[in-house]
Amino acid sequence: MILDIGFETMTREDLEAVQLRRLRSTIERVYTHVPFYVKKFKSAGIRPDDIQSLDDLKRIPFTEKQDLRDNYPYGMFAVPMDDIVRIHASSGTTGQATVVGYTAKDVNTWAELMARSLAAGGATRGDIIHNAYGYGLFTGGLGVHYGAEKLGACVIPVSGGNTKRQIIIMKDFGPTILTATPSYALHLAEVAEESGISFEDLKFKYGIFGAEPWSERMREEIERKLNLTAVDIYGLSEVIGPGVAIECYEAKKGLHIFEDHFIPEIIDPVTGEVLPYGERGELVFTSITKEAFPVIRYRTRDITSLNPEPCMCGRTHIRMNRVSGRSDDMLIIRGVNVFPSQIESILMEIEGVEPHYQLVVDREENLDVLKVMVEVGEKVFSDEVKRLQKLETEITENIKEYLGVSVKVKLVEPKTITRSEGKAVRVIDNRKM
Ligand code: DLL
Repeated sequence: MILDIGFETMTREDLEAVQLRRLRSTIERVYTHVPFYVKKFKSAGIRPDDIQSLDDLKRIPFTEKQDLRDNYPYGMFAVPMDDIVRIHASSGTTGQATVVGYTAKDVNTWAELMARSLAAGGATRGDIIHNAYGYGLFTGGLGVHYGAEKLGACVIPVSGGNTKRQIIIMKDFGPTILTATPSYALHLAEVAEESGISFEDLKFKYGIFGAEPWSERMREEIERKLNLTAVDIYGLSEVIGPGVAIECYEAKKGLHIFEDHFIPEIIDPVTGEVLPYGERGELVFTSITKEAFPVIRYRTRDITSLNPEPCMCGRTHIRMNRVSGRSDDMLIIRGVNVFPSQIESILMEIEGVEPHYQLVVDREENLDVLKVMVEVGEKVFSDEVKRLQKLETEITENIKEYLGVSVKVKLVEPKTITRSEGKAVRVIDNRKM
């Protein structure tokens, strides 16, 4: 369902007029209130009045995660602290946490965007949403929560963890929509099965999964195991949280970016050059409606491409393709670039392999060694050694053929790879130690 027909189906011309107006007011705001941007603009010789067209945005230098860290915690806020009503923060697993703030109006904008997102993903007023994204500093839990209430749906704020209890709630409360990371959704399926509960007997229709990369094959696996239609939702704390882009359940082919709030660009991650539609590169966002924490040309590090083709759902907003990984997640193994999601796609093609894996990278005698630990099903694991060896060879050969890199495959027993309650940890890189 399209919640905001006015904005979501606008002609390109009308949309660009709205974008330009909002962009100019955002530029004015940061130039007046954020010393970091004033310095940045001055060093590039740009004044707010110079931004006369959307194309002029390209003249402004990028903002990087490091800039947010340098201004930790509140240095990037464009309003006085008295006007901030909410703080969130990224986990900081790859360095110092980044802190983001919201005014009351921002919280409302975000709730509207999330209501639109949930509607695009199949939710309606009559639905009961089992929200298993973590509540807290992470934006997933509260983002979905406020959006669900704005939509008028009923939300169960179950958060992540306590998985056995979640299964009982799913059975007793009759939720119709599941929101979780894709890896946690699979874990829920596993624990339900152990508890003798089949998703066929539950009421789920749609699942809205994101916050981490997942492959098309993983979608098929989730849809089959959880007996629902799965859509991909994308967002990041620095830009607003979830609610930046989502797939429509009608097409399930790329995520519509809410372009009346965010302007996307794709750049070459090395040269910074803006790339044309269809080319893969790093996604960059400018927020054009936020008050407390606007971002101008923020480099997300996420790798994807943009697709301007019209969509069957009627939305005119551009679509981004599935995020294949982050540029800082990309492993360089003896000179070959490898994204964990590429390995995932190859693994999922092989029969007998479960969607639980972890990549361990080491350096042995000055050479990078990539070990792929992957679970196999109960049945396969009890098979004779010869069959297991054949499976190991098949995985090794397929990875070599598709990615051009030699790996060591280790098949492990069912349920031995740690399950996550939020974002899955797919890579352990011991070279960084
Ligand atoms: O993960 C916001 C979110 C919550 C999105 C719930 C969707 C659902 P952060 O914790 O700041 O925010 O992490 C943002 O997660 O830059 C991507 O690398 C990754 N990410 C988010 N959604 C997707 C997705 C939330 N659908 C970082 N596919 C982003 C791939 C995703 N990666």
